[in-house]
Amino acid sequence: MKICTGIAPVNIAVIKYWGKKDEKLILPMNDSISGTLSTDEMHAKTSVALSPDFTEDKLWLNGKEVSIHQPRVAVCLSELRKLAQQKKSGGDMVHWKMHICSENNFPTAAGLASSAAGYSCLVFTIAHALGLDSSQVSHIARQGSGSACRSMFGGFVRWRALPSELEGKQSDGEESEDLRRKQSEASNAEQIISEAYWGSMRVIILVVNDQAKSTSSTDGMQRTTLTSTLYTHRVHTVVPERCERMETALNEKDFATFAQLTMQDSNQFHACCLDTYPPIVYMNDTSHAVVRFVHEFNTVAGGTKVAYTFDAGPNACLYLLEDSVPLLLSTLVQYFPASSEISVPYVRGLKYSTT
Ligand code: 2P0
Repeated sequence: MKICTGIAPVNIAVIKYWGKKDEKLILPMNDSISGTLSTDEMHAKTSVALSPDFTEDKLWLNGKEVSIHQPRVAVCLSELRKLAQQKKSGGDMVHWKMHICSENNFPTAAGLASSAAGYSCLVFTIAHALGLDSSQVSHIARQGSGSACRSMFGGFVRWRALPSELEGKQSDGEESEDLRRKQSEASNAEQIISEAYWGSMRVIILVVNDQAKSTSSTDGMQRTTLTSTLYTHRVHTVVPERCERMETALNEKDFATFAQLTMQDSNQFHACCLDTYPPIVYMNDTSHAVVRFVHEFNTVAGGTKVAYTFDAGPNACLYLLEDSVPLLLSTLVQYFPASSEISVPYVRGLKYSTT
């Protein structure tokens, strides 16, 4: 028997992924960029046992056995086994069944990137167990949950959409299968800024509500791509240019530009959700109070010191530099005292690093 345990962090996007070109392969409509949090903070933990004596694959999530036949789990397992066979890695273990236990140390499905950490951890751990290079399997994590491919690396990570030369009509037969394999391998994540390069970057997460969200990201993004006209403008005109400006801001450690782009991208993502029909509302009154708070804080501070960003839920992620943390936290507890909407301003990810 072989047993492997892995830990994978969450990532918080500064240029958001929302919408797919291909639902099955999970090919995104646009590039996205995120920061990966430290594994000391919010993370998923997965243990995999492989044995020639097991008669079937099995999966436990947060202590409860769930079906291993969910399509996204099944595709990750079969792709990893296929790759191990191609690379002649893992020996007989590619034919052994596995028992997988996975858990998150933070609320699941509350818009806190739980599926990103979960699938990246699953793929990372099984890849290690089968002797594969985990830096080469982000395209497999992507097929579990799109944003999971970004949690395979530390620092700031860019997930690239399919290059236009690989876009093509699907037909039947071997040629089509070859094209789909090439398409799948081409949309992967890469680290663009190492965790050490901008070592003073910090992330604070304010948990406004840790209940599971009412509209899943998968359903929400399908509805947005079908109904929002603002979204078409976002994908084709805004995001390509914004990703380039974001990479430049990160390379130049230009916090003010980084922060402005981050806030504008969060705002536009939520505007697209509102432009969806019927609309999707992830932010609540407290989220909007955090937005007002950050803009006022930046005005009083005389420059852009803090950026907010919201994913598919009401919880706020704040990006800021280390020297702004004390003032931000002391001001925050005055704005949101213990008895108010954010009962405890949770400080979760004060630094980020690789797994
Ligand atoms: C992101 N989100 O870039 C964006 C911002 C939510 C808002 O990636 O359908 O859970 O599994 O590919 O990865 C959430 O999407 O969706 C997400 P699927 P996923 O972080």
